[in-house]
Amino acid sequence: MAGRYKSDLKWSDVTPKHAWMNRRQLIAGSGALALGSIAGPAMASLAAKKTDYGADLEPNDWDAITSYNNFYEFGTDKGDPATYAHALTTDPWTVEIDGLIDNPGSYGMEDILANVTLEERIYRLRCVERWSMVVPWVGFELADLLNRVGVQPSAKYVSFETALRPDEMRGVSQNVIEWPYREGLRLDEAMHPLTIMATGLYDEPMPNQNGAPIRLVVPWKYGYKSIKSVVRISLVDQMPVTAWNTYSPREYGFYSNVNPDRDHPRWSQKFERKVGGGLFAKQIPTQLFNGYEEEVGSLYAGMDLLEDH
Ligand SMILES: Nc1nc2c(c(=O)[nH]1)N[C@H]1C(S)=C(S)[C@@H](COP(=O)(O)O)O[C@H]1N2
Ligand SMILES: [Mo]
Repeated sequence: MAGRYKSDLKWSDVTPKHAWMNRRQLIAGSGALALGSIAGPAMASLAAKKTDYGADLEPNDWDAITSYNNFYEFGTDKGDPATYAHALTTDPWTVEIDGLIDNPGSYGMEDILANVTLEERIYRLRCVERWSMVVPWVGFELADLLNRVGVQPSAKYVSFETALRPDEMRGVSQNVIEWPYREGLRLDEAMHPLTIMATGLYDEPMPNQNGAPIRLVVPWKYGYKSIKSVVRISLVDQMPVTAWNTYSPREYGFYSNVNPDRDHPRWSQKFERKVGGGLFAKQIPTQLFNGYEEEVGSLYAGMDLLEDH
């Protein structure tokens, strides 16, 4: 359909998987069917660019990443998100971007995706509960989006909000934490090149249980900072209220940088177990900033990491 306009496309038509399929079909040179799904070079270029990030890491497999999840909006058991998150409508999807910026507004997923470079980044993910995974995310640098909307000099923090849809999220009828799920970063953390908004994994569109259609990934912080299914990003001048910090500030600090030297009040953070190794998987030592100290250590120069946790 050569004459198809961009506006006819749903954003899910331009996700990495589709681009990848188009590319493969192009290479295979297959016939009419392939031609029907090729919407031009602009689409093919949306395929996630491979990078060196995490080239030395062993990613968990698809099944582990998509069946062992925390997404309390769908229940608190690890299997609940995979069972119930399909109820979330992810297309169409808009992200409200507001606060101390030049171009506030409601940004559709197709618009967000059309203006960024998708990359594959293999990152470690360390949950505060002491399990970890390695995930091949597809995403783009949050800085790209923030630069586009024009951050004003008075902005000091970024706050994020997850969708709150009681009709689609069976878990929000329970007051485990205060809904909607909220998170926040200092502006320099949000602008750091390691901080991405992920829209897929393993070259597939983001599965609902992992935070479709768009979620934050901050690899040097405990997993709960990486907020899923984001509908709002606000640039603010005060440290934002966050769900877990509100729930228990002593246990869940605003920064929540992975730190083996600061124990959670109820357990040690010195070790972790990588998901997928079975019940008796050996413990592996947790690294300061989850192994990203070289990249992000300077953000916290002069800070007491035990106090300002
Ligand atoms: N909206 C929302 N985002 C969330 C959570 C949640 O319950 N709700 N759980 C967090 C926690 S505790 C972790 S460890 C990661 C897990 O991401 P994954 O399921 O993709 O591995 O998501 C984080 N983002
Ligand atoms: Mo977590």
